Amino acid sequence: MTNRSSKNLRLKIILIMLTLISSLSQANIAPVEKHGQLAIENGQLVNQRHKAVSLAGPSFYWSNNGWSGEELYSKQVISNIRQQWQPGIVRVALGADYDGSYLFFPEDNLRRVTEVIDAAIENNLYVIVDWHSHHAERNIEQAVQFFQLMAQRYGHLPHIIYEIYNEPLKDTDWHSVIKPYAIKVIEAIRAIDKDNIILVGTQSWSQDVDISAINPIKDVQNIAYSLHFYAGTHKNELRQKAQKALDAGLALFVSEWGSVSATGDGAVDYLETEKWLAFMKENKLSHCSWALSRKNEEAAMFKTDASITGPWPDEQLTENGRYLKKIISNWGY
Ligand code: IDC
Repeated sequence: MTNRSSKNLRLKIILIMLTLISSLSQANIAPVEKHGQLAIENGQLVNQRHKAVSLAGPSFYWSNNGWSGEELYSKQVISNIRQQWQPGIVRVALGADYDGSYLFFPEDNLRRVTEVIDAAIENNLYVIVDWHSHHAERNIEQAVQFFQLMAQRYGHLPHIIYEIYNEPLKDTDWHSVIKPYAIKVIEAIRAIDKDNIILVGTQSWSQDVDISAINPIKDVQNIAYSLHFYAGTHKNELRQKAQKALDAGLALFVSEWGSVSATGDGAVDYLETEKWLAFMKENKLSHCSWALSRKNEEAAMFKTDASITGPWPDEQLTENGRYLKKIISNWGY
């Protein structure tokens, strides 16, 4: 071999190695490193290069004192979930107003959610901070203050997504109650954080997105509307409602869904979940599944005696947990 051709060969080998290393590190690149600042453009969640993004991840359970999810609100849980499940996003559910919640134990609940949000940021995951309430309009001032605090703390970062009202009830009117509530909280957030995504809950446990579509919030950028479903209960009829809203140009975000029934119990509905997954893929929707908890109910992802920190071998996951882990880790971001 001549000197020149052996030099060429060496160059080629170096090039191949460099490509390999870069594709390997691409595979490990964290969600926020990859996508940066999110936005809503023409009803679609997009990344900093204006390309459509679809994120998947788990939702934490109610943060309330003495319920079944508080012990999982920790740094270790986030780093183990990141390692084992490769989510694009996680959702923290600040129990707002029931017993054991933020209104009664502000320090405990705040400590839990900030530990998890901080850890999500360290791991470069997107993180939703959700005011987990069914009656948020009863405590507007407290919600405003809480989101001001979140915006001051995290609003300068691309990681944070505000979910201002988990699920208004069936009789809570969009036009006269939910929308005015949302406008107040959005104004407070936007005074501090000009651009991060804000998710707005919709009437009937965040299902009536078609009603929001006929009377959406105007003149605010980067707003999406929550669509929640539980595959054991909600089927084609709800997908049709969602399709109507999408056709009207509304941005939807599935900030919570379950593979079981809406009570949190019942068998995993594989057939209907697969239909929902196809719907979310096709429409490039982002989604978080319920729930990271060890409660004795089918919606819980962990068995009651699973480790509180992880890592979790599959034997420590429930049937639902194993299924959701597979869905999330195969979703990509
Ligand atoms: C459920 C929990 C359950 C708890 C109940 C309290 O799984 O352990 O006792 O809340 O209200 C939702 C809600 C979510 C529910 C979940 C399942 O956002 O808080 O969690 N669900 O019922 N919407 C539809 C279903």
